Amino acid sequence: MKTILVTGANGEIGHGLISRLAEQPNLRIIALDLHELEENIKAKCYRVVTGDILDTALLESVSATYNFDTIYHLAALLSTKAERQPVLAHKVNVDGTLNLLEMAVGQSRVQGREIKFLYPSSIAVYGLPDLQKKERAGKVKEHEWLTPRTMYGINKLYCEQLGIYYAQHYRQLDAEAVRGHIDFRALRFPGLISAVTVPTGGTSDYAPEMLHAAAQAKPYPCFVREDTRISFMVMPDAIEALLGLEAAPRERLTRLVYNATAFNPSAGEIYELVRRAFPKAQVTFVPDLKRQKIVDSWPTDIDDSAARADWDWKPAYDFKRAFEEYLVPGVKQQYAVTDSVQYN
Ligand code: AKB
Repeated sequence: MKTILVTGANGEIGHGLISRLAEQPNLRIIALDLHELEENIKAKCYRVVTGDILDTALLESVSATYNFDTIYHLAALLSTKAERQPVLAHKVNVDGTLNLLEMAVGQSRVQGREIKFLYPSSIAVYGLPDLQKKERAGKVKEHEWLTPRTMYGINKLYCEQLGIYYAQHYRQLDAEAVRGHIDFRALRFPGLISAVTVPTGGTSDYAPEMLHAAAQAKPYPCFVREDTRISFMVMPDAIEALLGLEAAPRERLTRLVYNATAFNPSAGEIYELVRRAFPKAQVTFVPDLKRQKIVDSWPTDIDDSAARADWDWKPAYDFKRAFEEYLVPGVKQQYAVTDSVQYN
């Protein structure tokens, strides 16, 4: 029996991950979130803890109760929300991660073995200075353009480094070898699109928002230009990527932080596929210049060749397949769209 801790369980990735983990036998999921979990997700968990990752007494009590094999630390404030509340974002994204890393070290000491720590990072760690350089940069590798211009991107980049520190150099000056080891693995996600949930507080949210609005026959003013291009991935692939990285044999990994992506359409190309599925979709492009600047600083594409080589990462969904086989059928079912009534 494996015991898994998922923080940020109520978020988009949390929902997808818990549903997928719950399909596996011999696994107990302990879910932690600031907010009460939705009933259908709750039912898939062995225990649900409602509380704050900044509450160290709560973390100590959870840690004293369970022996974790793997921690998926998903809780975070996304980029738009983090710009509006930078101090809170720093607390949650950085101090929260530090608390979880400390918890993992403590668990490792008590259990006498390595604890896996999976950390979703983001394309927000990159920062391209202008559109010309973004265009010229093409597919960005893990070590390039690490000059983020958002609080969220800075938090993610720093926490990747914190994780590496805990995995490789933790208390390096101690006279006696330190007990407690973390097997830290981070995955830099592109924008994510789910057929089931709509994200809150992100800046890549225009893609899922456009689709979900169209499925509900709601007008959508898109907050970026039509030619805006960044990488995306659908939620089932994001979950498979996390599980794939978790399962990869340590000796095959050449890095602790990996890019992973699937496709990189422009906002206009996303609109094309949305309109094909929902011909009456009312999308207008009304760029919010400040949010636009953030998306313009993220690369048009990222190079995930290391993930492909080291742990056989390969998305199941390309752009067309994502819409035809996952997103459109998913949102139609979710909003009970009957083509003949609303969209023919
Ligand atoms: C956001 O928009 O903040 C996130 C991200 C790109 O990590 N979706």
